[in-house]
Amino acid sequence: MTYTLIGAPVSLYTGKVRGYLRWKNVAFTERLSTREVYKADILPRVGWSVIPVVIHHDDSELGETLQDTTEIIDHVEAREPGPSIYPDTPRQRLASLILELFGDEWLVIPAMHYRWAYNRDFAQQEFGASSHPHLAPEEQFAAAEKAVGFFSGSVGGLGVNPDSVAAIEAAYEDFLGVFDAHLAEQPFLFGGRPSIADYGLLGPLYAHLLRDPKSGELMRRLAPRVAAWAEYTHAPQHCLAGDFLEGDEIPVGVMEMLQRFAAQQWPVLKATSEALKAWSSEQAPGSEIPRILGFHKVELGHGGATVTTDRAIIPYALWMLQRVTDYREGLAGEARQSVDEMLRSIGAADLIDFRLPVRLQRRNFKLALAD
Ligand SMILES: N[C@@H](CCC(=O)N[C@@H](CS)C(=O)NCC(=O)O)C(=O)O
Repeated sequence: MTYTLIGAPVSLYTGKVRGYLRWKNVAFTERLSTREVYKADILPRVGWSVIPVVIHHDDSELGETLQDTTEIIDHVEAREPGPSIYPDTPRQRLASLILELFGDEWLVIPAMHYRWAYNRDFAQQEFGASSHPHLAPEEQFAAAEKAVGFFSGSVGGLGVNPDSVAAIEAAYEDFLGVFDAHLAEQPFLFGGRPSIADYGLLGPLYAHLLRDPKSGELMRRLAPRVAAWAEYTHAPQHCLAGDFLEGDEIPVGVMEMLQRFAAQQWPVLKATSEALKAWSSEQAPGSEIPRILGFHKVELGHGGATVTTDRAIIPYALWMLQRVTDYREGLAGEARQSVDEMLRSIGAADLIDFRLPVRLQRRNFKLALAD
């Protein structure tokens, strides 16, 4: 086997990579992220506790360690044959990078909220079964107490609190409606082939919002096509099959999702960028960036159902935004005009000339200022 995927069924970001590796038809085995695996493999290789981790068994003794789903996917894309999940036409490509960011870093809000508000006991049992597979079920449940405390305690940092829950649920239901209508026309976001954006959305929509029982009931009721999409994107029947829509077409449903990005996530990214600017002005090049840069007030929700609330300032999302702005800056002529037109029509005209205050890099599996 060329790759080992270390992760767990209950994990949001593991599902993103698992669905991708299956569609890409690469040889991989999956290892459960038990407590022992965290100690013996994840911590020594990565330096902190996180999944998924992929080991590429190349010619080196230990193999190459990959963490962060985006880096894992890009590594595999660069080395494995077969069709790419990156569209190569400008609007589809830019839209797919934006929607990967929207899935990874924005839909994680409803994913965490619904899990810990409505599926807590199920998730705790699953956490215990992953970390301690050899214990009896009651012991597994008890052993997961600490991890559950950590993850359920992190929802506040995402902006989830009693005042914001209704707005978060309204925004999620609106998104489900948009995606469900789109899937009546197309199997994936950009036609017959899954894109990086499909996998970005798959993380929250599969492991949490479909697989957690109460959330799964809601998704099957409100958006049965989204539930079916999450099943077949996670477990594809036809690897490597399908094509993106011709003519760089962006379907109406994708435009509507991009509008949600522009209205909901984009203002928070801009505010995060301001906070990074203030923080980085006193830092040396190459400095590691803390995972949280304090708190700020943000608006969550959709349409009439919005609320202003406190949320942690999470700079990691800006690294994904940098991929978006880098791609746009690499375009010229008509290609650039066509993506700029798209950004204007989704309500993100100010993304056109947007620059992060500093360049970001990932180093030693952490976010850092560029050297
Ligand atoms: N951006 C990362 C996110 C990975 C992530 O948050 N994984 C979760 C499990 S699904 C985790 O292990 N979190 C530990 C932590 O955030 O401290 C990626 O794409 O790999």
